[in-house]
Amino acid sequence: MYGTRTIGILLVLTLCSLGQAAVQVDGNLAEWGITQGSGGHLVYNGYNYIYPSQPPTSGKKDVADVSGFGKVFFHAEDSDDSLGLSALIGPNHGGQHFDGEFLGVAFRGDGLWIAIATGQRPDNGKAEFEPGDIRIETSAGVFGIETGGGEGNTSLHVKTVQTGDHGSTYNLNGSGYASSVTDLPGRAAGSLYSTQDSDWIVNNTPGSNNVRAQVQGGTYEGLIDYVYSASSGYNYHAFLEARVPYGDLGNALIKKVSWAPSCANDVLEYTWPEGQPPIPEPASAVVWSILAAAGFASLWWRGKSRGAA
Ligand SMILES: [Ca+2]
Ligand SMILES: [Ca+2]
Ligand SMILES: [Ca+2]
Ligand SMILES: [Ca+2]
Repeated sequence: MYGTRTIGILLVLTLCSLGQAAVQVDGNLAEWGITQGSGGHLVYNGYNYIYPSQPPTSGKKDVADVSGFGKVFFHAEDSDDSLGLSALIGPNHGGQHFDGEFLGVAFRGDGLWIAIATGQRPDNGKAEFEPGDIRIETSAGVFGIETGGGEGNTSLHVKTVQTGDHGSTYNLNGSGYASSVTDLPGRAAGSLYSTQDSDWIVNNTPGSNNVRAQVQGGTYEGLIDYVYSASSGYNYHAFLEARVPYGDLGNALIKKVSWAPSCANDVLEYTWPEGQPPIPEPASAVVWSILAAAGFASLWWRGKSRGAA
């Protein structure tokens, strides 16, 4: 009887512990706290409307506790989804099609998790779909994740890019629009590269801040879990989600994560000045929770036995 009760308690506590970890790299950011409001704008946890930008400010950078992730470091700046190209949405101009709306970064036991919400949807059309790549600056150098994307098309309302699909490099005209797309069958979406500055294309459209938004060279480090999703349920938004094992980043301190459309009209970024260390593997956390549960069960049973005697 002792064994049955103890095992039952252990099972419940362990399942509760594992249940909190129900997060998934699938291009859906619901578990990050991102949902859609009635008007189509994004909603983030208790913050209701994702901090709209009030140029020249750049949204909100903060930390939130999110179940399954622990602390999520975020840069939220969802400008009005009705804003056209002439409206200022970021440091380098407009509009909603180029809006960087949310960047979330979490340090879980199974790796560095990154979530991005943006107005970069393929149905923006060829000229206005040009997603940049994800940039991770660490104490061991700068890494880039190829995001892919392919060519925009105004009838392309649903599209999923995932690990292994072709990468893309967007070739911009002098105004920052995509004039052509270079298909990269040998450089898959979800590829991680360690890089030098020379491996990045510097955005140099007029008035820009020379943001390095696309990675084109570097040393291949492997494939990571990655999804870019544009669905018909979201008229204004697309989502990128990635998980990078710390070992692939050399177990280095994470100093900055950033993303921008290739023209860098808007930039999402979060910086840890001293660097953020990787956290222990989840296995040890599970072991500790089982040990704690065993200790609790033992005390409970002893107390119950004494009370009955
Ligand atoms: Ca997800
Ligand atoms: Ca927006
Ligand atoms: Ca923005
Ligand atoms: Ca790319």
